[in-house]
Amino acid sequence: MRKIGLIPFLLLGMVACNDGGSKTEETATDTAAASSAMDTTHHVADTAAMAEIAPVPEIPAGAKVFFKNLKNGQKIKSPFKVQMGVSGIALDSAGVIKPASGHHHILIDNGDSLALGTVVPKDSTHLHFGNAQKEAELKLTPGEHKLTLQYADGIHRSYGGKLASSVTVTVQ
Ligand SMILES: [Cu+2]
Repeated sequence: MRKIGLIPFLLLGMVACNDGGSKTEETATDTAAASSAMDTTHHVADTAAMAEIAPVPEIPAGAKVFFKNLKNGQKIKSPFKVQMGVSGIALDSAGVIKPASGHHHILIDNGDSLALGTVVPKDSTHLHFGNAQKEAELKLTPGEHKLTLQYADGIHRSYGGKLASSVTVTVQ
């Protein structure tokens, strides 16, 4: 009796363990901080503000304003016409600051002048002639009144006492 012993071959299958070591190294960073499209828009507001505080233009030497048809102490009837004179500096409309120019104002019973740089108020006793007018008609109550011609720049800032002139009139 032969016993055939079967020796099973254990085929050790070489399980190739490809321990797939391909480590996907994702350096997730390369979002290159390249040229950012951020426009550094500098606001121009600063320079605009600078322009707003530009000084009152210089007064040309010899410039003056005067009432053409009114004399100090004159007696008049209301209403009456006032002729406003200026020489040595341009007469222009209000709106923008221009060198060596301005427009007339009449101050009624408000002193001899407005301090240089003061914005002329706009009311019944501070009259503006921002369209470069040379004449005006005034209506005043009877009695004595001081009328002051005051020149100011394009944005109504007074040229001060150097470009002002006053007369006192008596309205009958
Ligand atoms: Cu004015």
